[in-house]
Amino acid sequence: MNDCIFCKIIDGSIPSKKVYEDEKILAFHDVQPQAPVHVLIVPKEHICCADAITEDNAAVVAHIFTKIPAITKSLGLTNGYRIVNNCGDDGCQSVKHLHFHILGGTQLNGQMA
Ligand code: DGP
Repeated sequence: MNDCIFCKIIDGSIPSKKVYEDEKILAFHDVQPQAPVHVLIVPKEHICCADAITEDNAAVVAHIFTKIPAITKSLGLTNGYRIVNNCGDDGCQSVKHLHFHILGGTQLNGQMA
């Protein structure tokens, strides 16, 4: 049984505020926003984390990044934004389904960690 929260958001059994969807990816607002705009972009395929990206599944990651310019523009992020990926325990990844945070809507602080 798949108890992945993001798989359940993808299949609609957990509701979300969707921003963008196509056959490969979904973007939705983070339930615990850390910036005025905080959106998550996920592949529909369950990939646990950045550490599991391979030649075989990397196309969806490229697809996400090709969609980010239009998604961010649709969110009004015309003056820049930050893309964050947390990976594994030391990276404080809490949901084990690959996702990229899009943060913006204000001048973010300059710290990475
Ligand atoms: P990370 O710590 O990088 O694994 O980020 C996981 C993010 O997922 C965190 O910012 C909160 C968000 N999140 C967790 N559960 C849900 C949920 O059920 N719905 C939505 N929209 N976001 C969630």
